[in-house]
Amino acid sequence: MSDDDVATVGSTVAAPVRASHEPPERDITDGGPDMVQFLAADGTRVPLTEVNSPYAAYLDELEDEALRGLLRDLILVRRVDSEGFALQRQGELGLWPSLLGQEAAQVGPGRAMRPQDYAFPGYREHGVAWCKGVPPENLLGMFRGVNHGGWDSQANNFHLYTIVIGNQMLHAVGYALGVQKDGDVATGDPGRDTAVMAFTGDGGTAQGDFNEALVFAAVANAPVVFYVQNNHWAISEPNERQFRVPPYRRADGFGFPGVRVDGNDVLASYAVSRAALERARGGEGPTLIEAFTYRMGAHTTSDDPTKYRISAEVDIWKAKDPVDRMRKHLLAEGVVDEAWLREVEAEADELARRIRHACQTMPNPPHEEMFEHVYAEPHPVVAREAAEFADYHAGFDD
Ligand SMILES: Cc1ncc(C[n+]2csc(CCOP(=O)(O)OP(=O)(O)O)c2C)c(N)n1
Ligand SMILES: [Mg+2]
Repeated sequence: MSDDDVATVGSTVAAPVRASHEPPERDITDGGPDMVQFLAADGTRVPLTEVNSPYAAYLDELEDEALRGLLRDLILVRRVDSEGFALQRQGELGLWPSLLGQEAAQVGPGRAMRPQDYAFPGYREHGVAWCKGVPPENLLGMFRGVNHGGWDSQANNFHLYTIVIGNQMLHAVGYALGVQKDGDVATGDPGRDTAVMAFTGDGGTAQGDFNEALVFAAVANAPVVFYVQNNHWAISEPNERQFRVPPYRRADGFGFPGVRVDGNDVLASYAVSRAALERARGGEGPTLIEAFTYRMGAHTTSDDPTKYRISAEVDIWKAKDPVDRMRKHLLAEGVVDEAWLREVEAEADELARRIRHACQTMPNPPHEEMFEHVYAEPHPVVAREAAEFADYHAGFDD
């Protein structure tokens, strides 16, 4: 029997017959009927439906000031990102992973979290970092290679960036089990009840760590929200190489809810995150959110996406831009005007100047610093390596 024959066994689906190893055809620009959306691509509010109405109350709570705040976040985060990209191109950073196109997918959950909620990011979560109060300079320091992590994760409840794909999912569940053991769940005290939010990509869902984390979270009913930004690419690998069933539906098999949200709609990603975080804080257990979005730029500054994807795909997503969408919406609603937008643009210029200057004037760390903080206590192997390294450097004239 050939592969093609196998593909048709037990199926009533007619042509086209695809080999069994070939993924099914799909439309990567359409999130389908299950996707929670409040803002259409043109910035108009979509009507309430069975799918989005369970989340509508969270938006009713948002005053104009909060709506303006979301748009300000989107604009400033985009500017931090474009500055990071430019600094890398000018030789100031070793690498920059751009979040272009994913601003709403990050500002939504970032603003839905409370200060006590803990975030476990991958390496592209500059928008979540912004919302958690991590200074953008700290992100730049990490990508400039002048420190080992960039920030004190306890200062803002924003863990260090994790490059090992999907690993942070396990860290998040471990932390969430600790929160549970501390009794900081379902007390009814809004200043105490705590949720953990773990961020990864579509590629991350293929990792063992991701799936192990979901098992642990489910059986322990851990206060954790798994947030998958499906930006449709894992470097050059498309969704077809990661899964046959979209991430949000996988939650079913683990025994907790899964939701797909329009990740280019900041209102939807905020509202869906609010609901999931409240479930977690209230002791109702985990949720898996899939934010349906798109990586507009390259994977990182080391990548050239023209080698593996067609520009027509990018053009379709340009029309779904998350920042333009919210701008159009708030302009049409009279919540912002052109003068307000000019002020925020000026603020973005000032922010860009500030972080550029900070990046260019960051001191190089002393060599010995890289041996610090490897262990909490002194360790003889690390001490020996530090001494050898110091000796090696002492051998140079300058
Ligand atoms: C365990 C592991 N395997 C492979 C890599 C190399 N790698 C870096 S980014 C990446 C793709 C991740 O894609 P996705 O999870 O979709 O996140 P995105 O970059 O699209 O935000 C891979 C395979 C890695 N960093 N860690
Ligand atoms: Mg991806």
